[in-house]
Amino acid sequence: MGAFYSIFNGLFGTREMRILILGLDGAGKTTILYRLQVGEVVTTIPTIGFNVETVTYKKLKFQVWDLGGQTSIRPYWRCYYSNTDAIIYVVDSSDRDRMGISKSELVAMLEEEELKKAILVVFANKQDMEQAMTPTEVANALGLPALKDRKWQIFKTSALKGHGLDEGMEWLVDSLNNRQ
Ligand code: G3D
Ligand code: MG
Repeated sequence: MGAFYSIFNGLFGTREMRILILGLDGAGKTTILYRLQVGEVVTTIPTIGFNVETVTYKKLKFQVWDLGGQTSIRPYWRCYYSNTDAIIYVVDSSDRDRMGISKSELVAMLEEEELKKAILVVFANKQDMEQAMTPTEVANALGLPALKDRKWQIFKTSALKGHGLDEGMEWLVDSLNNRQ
């Protein structure tokens, strides 16, 4: 690896950048976080049933938690939204049964006022699996083409094999740099 150091070193700016990595449990978020290998993963548990994993690299902060499940803990997430620059939304492309839930969770997140300006990168993960939906199918299932006022892109990835992550991260860093 080591590729991500050079990708993230190309990120300009002096203020802290915050990136959320979100998706249903089992999508591959934690695997992706460890794949980045840019720092130590720190897990904190602010409240019951809600783990937040954080990796900090220079002024770049990644935070991860699982969506879906209890809606009662949703208000606690707000503490982590503010100043979010980008969302990496991770989908298990082979989990056709939960694609609808994944869509409604994504839609709910994107409605949050503090996430209005966040750039969206979708990782159509687990492409190594035979039954995986294609990125186009995933994009349509999530309703991405209908998104208004949102810069987004989808990438096919296999976090297990380490495929596609560099491309996605390069696009993200370019988009952050080119942003107003
Ligand atoms: P989460 O953090 O989003 O909940 P994890 O998901 O990163 O914990 O991954 C859940 C399981 O999916 C793990 O398997 C992990 O190895 C696997 N996984 C993650 N990415 C991929 C991928 O691209 N392809 C395949 N085939 N599997 C993947 P275990 O067995 O440890 O539960
Ligand atoms: Mg996890």
